Order: sequence, then C-alpha cells, then structure tokens
Amino acid sequence: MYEKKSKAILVGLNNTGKKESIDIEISMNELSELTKAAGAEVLSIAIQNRPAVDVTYFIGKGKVDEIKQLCETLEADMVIFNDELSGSQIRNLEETLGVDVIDRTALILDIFAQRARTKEGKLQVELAQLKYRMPRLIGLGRQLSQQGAGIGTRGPGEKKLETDRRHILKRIDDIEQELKEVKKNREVQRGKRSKSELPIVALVGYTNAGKSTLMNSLLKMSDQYDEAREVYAEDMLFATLDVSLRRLSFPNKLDFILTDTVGFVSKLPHALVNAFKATLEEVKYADLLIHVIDASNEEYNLQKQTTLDVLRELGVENKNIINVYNKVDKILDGTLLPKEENALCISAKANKNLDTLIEHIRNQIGPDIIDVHLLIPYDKGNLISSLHNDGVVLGSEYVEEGIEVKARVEKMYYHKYESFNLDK
Ligand SMILES: Nc1nc2c(ncn2[C@@H]2O[C@H](COP(=O)(O)OP(=O)(O)OP(=O)(O)O)[C@@H](O)[C@H]2O)c(=O)[nH]1
Ligand SMILES: [Mg+2]
Repeated sequence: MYEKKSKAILVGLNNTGKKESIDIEISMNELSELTKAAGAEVLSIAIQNRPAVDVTYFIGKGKVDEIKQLCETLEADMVIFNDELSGSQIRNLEETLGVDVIDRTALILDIFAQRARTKEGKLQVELAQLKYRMPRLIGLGRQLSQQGAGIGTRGPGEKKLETDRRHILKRIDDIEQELKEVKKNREVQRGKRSKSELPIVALVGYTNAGKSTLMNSLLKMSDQYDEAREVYAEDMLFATLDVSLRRLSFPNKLDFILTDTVGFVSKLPHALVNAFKATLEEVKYADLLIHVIDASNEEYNLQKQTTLDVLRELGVENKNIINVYNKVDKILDGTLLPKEENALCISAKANKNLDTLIEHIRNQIGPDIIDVHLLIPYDKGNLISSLHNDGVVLGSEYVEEGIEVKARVEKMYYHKYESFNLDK
C-alpha cells in the first residue's frame, strides 16, 4: 500500500444558476465519502458558481489561482474534481497547480481497482480504466512520471497501468477476449441453474444501503445457514464488487437463489457500468428485484432515483420490485416514510420485519400451491369446510386438541390457515 496518505482538496462546479444549490452540496458530500473510501484525506471543499465550463481549466482561472493558494497553505498534494475532465484540462490544471489532478471518474475507478478480488472483477476494472485513459493520455504525464503514484494511477492488484497508446489498445483487445470467455462460463453456470428452475431474487440499491447485510440476515433465517456462506458487509462505499449467489430455502417450499452485487452511486462512470454489464447481468435474469434503500440517509430519495436510473440503463426497470426501506432502527419516526405498494420498512441488522419480507417474496415467486399440515381446533371446525374450497384435503385425523389435516391450499388463501400450520 502507499505509505503516505494523500491529502486532497475537492472542487465542484455549480452551473445551476442558483447561488446555493443543494444538489451540488449533496454531490460534494458524496465526493468526500468517495475520497475517504479511496484512502485519502479531505482538507477542504471548494465550489465555483459559474454558468458554463471553462475549456482550458474547467473552472475559471481566478478560481484556479485561489485553489493554488489553498493547496500551498494546506499542503495538499492532490485536487479532485467532481466532474469528468478532458486530458488537456488535467494537464493545464496540473501545470498551474503543481499537484496531481484527478476527476470523480478516476476516483471511483481507483476505489474499484483497490477492491476488485476475483479475476473477472479485476479484468472489468482494468478495462474501464484503460478506456477512461485512452483519450486522456496527454493529460496524465505528471502523475505517471511520479514514483509510487497514488489515486488515479493504480491498476487492480497494484499493477502499473499501461501508458502507451498502442499497448493500451492491444491490452483492451486481450481483456475483451478474456471477458468473453468468462461470460461463456457464466452462461454455462446460468444454464445449469435455470435447469434447476429456482427463481432468482436480486438485491439492488445504492452503495452502503445494506444489501450484503440483508443477504446475511436472510441466510441466517433460512434452512441452509452456515457461517462460511456469509458475504462481506462493511460500512464503506463499494464494499461489494463481485457477485455472490446463495441458495435459500424456507418452509413451505419457498426456495430461491439470492444474488448480491455491486452497489450504485450517482454519476457512476459509463465505462464502469459497461465493464460491469456482465456482472450486472445477474440482475437481468432475476425474477424479482429487492431494492434496498437506506432510509436513515437524508438523501435516500436521490439515492433511490439513482438506482432506478442505473436499472433503466441496464434495461431492467420493468421487473417486479419490492422496495425495502432499511436501517429503520436508526430513524426516530418511521411513519414519515412513503407509503407505497410493494414496500416495507425493515432493519437488516436488527432483524426487524424480515419475516414480512420473506412473505412478500413468497407472494411474488413462491409456489402457487402450498402443502400444509394443520391442527385445527374443534371450535374452528368451519375452516375445514372452507379448506375444501381453497384447496385439496389429502387426509385428516381427529386428535385430542383438534383435527389434524394434510392439505394443499392455493397461495392466495394460505393466510387463513397459516396460524394453524404445524410445519411453519
Ligand atoms: N443501523 C443499521 N445499520 C445497518 C443496517 N443494515 C446495514 N447496516 C450497516 O450499513 C453498512 C453497510 O452495509 P452493507 O451490507 O455492506 O451495504 P451494501 O449495500 O452491501 O454496500 P456495498 O456493498 O458497498 O454496495 C454496514 O456497516 C452495516 O452494518 C440496519 O438495518 N441498521
Ligand atoms: Mg455489499
């Protein structure tokens, strides 16, 4: 790893025309979280109000001079821009400021480069990085000439990134070939899985919303719990990069595959979304999506919208979705949350309302017919006759506490009998 922690000044452009913009503030806060996730320290945040982008410096020259001063005073060694810069803007800014300059995209790519673990993940990140670099080679002179260059120049697995255009093109080609192979493999796996005909439920949502925590909690409640099957969940952006699939079974034949995957963030670089399309394909094949929303985050509406935008980009916005408002243990007044159809409030960490979530999942993908083993008390004898209408009675026996019945009921009527089910 790098011995010295980079110290960064963040710069954002507010071109909304309004003097104060909440959007830019939210966006800068997020940039600050991303910077920390990459392992750097945020010294200061600067915003320029300006109607249009400056071709040479992205922001106005006066502001550049101001930031140069700030860099010297605070001893910053890096400036991070909230928007994508061109190669020549990077070069001009670095020449004037005398420190490394990177943009939001390079920052996100850097976090991904640090986190990628599987071969596929690493290849996807490297591909996205190379595609980002190709048109910017001219601007990356300073960073690449430095020893032990930091954020924005590392490749997955600490590999030094290519700097020669011809080599880059060759490498892009090689990676694309390799990814094709990986994809073939994945299709074979998927083929096998679809033969088993288990429905697929995919967790989606903003990064840090609690997807992996929810996966672990559901795993614990299922019949197949084993600590070794837990996935990594941590309080940091992009804790998960690779897809994990786990088979879960619950009583009454609710059997499905749950997938956990990379979270989203606003302005997710295009190159990255493209590179991760193969990974995200798991979402495409899902029968049901669970959209995990961090209800304790003030910006949850914006985060929700961002997730929906990425889903649209992937062409999966029309799937059945259950919205789960997570982390309700952290908020004081859950009643303020929106009342929507197909939505519920849960706490993945404190195991709140997960039973209800499982029933929601059952309603969407569970078997249409449920096998039941009931013990109906004698004073509820009328249920036996309604059972004949709602399903098929397979056998019954009179015992001391009531009538024991084995039957098959249609899912839509199951709620009437649920509390008498001995197998529950
Ligand atoms: N208080 C509280 N914290 C939660 C809850 N669910 C998750 N967290 C915490 O939120 C943080 C992020 O959780 P993860 O499960 O890693 O989130 P994720 O959506 O998988 O995030 P990425 O993989 O980074 O996209 C962890 O510190 C969790 O412990 C919850 O219901 N309540
Ligand atoms: Mg995760």
